[in-house]
Amino acid sequence: MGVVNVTPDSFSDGGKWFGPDEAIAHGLELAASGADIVDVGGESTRPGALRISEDEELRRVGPVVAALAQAGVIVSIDTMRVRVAEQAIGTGARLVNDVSGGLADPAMAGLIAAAQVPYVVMHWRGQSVDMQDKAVYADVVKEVTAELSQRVRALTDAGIDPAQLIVDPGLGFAKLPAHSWTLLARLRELSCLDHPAAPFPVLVGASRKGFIARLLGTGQDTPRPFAECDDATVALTAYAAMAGAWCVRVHSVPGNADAVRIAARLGEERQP
Ligand code: PMM
Repeated sequence: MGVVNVTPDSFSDGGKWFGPDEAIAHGLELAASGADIVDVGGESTRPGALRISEDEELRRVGPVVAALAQAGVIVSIDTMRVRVAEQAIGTGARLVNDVSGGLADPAMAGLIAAAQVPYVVMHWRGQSVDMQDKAVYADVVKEVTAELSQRVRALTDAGIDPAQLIVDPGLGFAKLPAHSWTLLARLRELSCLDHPAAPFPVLVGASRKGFIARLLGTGQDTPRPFAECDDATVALTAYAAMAGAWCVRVHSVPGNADAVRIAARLGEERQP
């Protein structure tokens, strides 16, 4: 999954694809370089970010989703808002990626049940403005799987077919770097939720996140620049794919697409 952030202020690429023409061209380039899905988002979720209005979000993503879908790209809409998801599905988006897992907009579950599209349920504890205050865990794997299990149960109770659901640990969202590393190291446990339909497919969004930049920086307060974290993202993609992830969400596609193909080929050899 390649990312198009139609925002002025995202974690790593804010402002680069803010105009619709740039965003559409970037989405086409991601697809041409091997992305199976292009994820279009209009609202930054970096720590501390404030929300934008629904109209502004619709204005940002509308033309980009429509043009990419029209060009035959499989588009995912990255939104917490039901109206944005609904309009995107109406213009050709085939998947909804909701970082709040349905918590931010109570109407989202009804739309997803009716539209019958795949739905990414990310682990989330609240809006970005103060989410890092909620990065408090006694056992991060246990708590994230318990909270994701609750979400999955609420969503299936609301009429969503469990086969539509993809789960995501939400690396960097109400997580300190140590939490994200623990979740990655124990990735296989995250699909085994407390739900009769488990295991669920897992999506991993590690690309260019702060926990990688901090690990590879030259000191505690000098993280490596995001644009120089792509080789490390490829290393994590190879690991995640070998650990059974269904999808990785990345900003730069070619190296990650190679890593996924290599992991898939190695996986074939491991079959009995
Ligand atoms: N991370 C970001 C945005 N959307 N969606 C999912 N499912 N998982 C993520 O980890 C995720 C996401 C923030 O990253 P960016 O602003 O650098 O693209």
